[in-house]
Amino acid sequence: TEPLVLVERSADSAVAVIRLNRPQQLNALTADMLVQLREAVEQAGADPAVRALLLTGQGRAFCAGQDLSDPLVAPTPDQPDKDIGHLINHYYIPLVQSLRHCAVPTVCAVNGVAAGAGVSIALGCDLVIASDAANFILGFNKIGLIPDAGATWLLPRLMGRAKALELALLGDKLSATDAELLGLIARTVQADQVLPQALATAERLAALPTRALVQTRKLIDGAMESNLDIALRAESRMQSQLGFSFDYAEGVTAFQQKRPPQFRDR
Ligand code: T3D
Repeated sequence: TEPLVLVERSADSAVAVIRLNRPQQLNALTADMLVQLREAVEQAGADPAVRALLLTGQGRAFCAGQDLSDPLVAPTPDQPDKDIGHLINHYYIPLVQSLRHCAVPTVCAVNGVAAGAGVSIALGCDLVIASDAANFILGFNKIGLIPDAGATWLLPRLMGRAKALELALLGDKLSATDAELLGLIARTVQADQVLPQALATAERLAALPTRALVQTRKLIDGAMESNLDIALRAESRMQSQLGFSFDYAEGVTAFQQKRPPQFRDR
């Protein structure tokens, strides 16, 4: 049987490409798939040779969210009640955390529709590059649930409360172009360009000083929760640490010697 998640890494590339692989079901997530995805993200982050992660979907969709026919969640006449909390706690929360705290920068190539938790997973990556044919649909409202896998935290931060509520309460589809205009994603590109551009972006990130990039993500996330004085001190603490790093010495020396830097810190 085909693996539910494909991981590729060419010998000369420092980018781990992770592909959701249930194209016939629009990459709807089963419990096994959620585990495989989390493991792939964790393994990529733990591999010292990997310096960026690229997440995408096989086929015409990025991800249709939770597989609504998975026995874990599909109500049946003899078992109408389902413990969705178990699914969230054991599968979604660890996945969202593995992406958010990944040891390398993460890029999501949204190659087609993202729905439900598929939206949260895409937006959980550092840089989201979407096909101009892709749409974002929360859809939770249509099945009596709330947006999950981090969506209630992410959406108001990315697009503001008014637009977050419009998207979540009405559940309408948002085009990738509008998602970019609203600040939900970094960039929209032509459909045939989404993978090449996302890969080129991941390769650019891979050549940059990984530790500094990951700490930048951490400080930006932390700053959302704090105030300027706390952020100023957190920046100062991190900058002091980075001042002692190999990559700082390498970056400055390479600048002075007018040559490309060779970063290696993680
Ligand atoms: O218990 C819980 O649910 C808790 C967890 C919550 C997290 C969530 O993610 S909840 C949200 C779940 N997702 C959705 O509600 C989206 C459902 N899918 C759709 O609305 C549509 O499929 C799309 C808008 C994404 C795409 O529409 P379209 O017309 O391009 O494709 P389609 O024909 O609807 O789908 C193609 C096939 O994929 C189809 O199967 P078939 O008929 O060819 O055998 C369809 O059933 C299947 N599919 C799509 N999404 C799901 C799915 N199968 C299972 N689960 C899905 N989520």
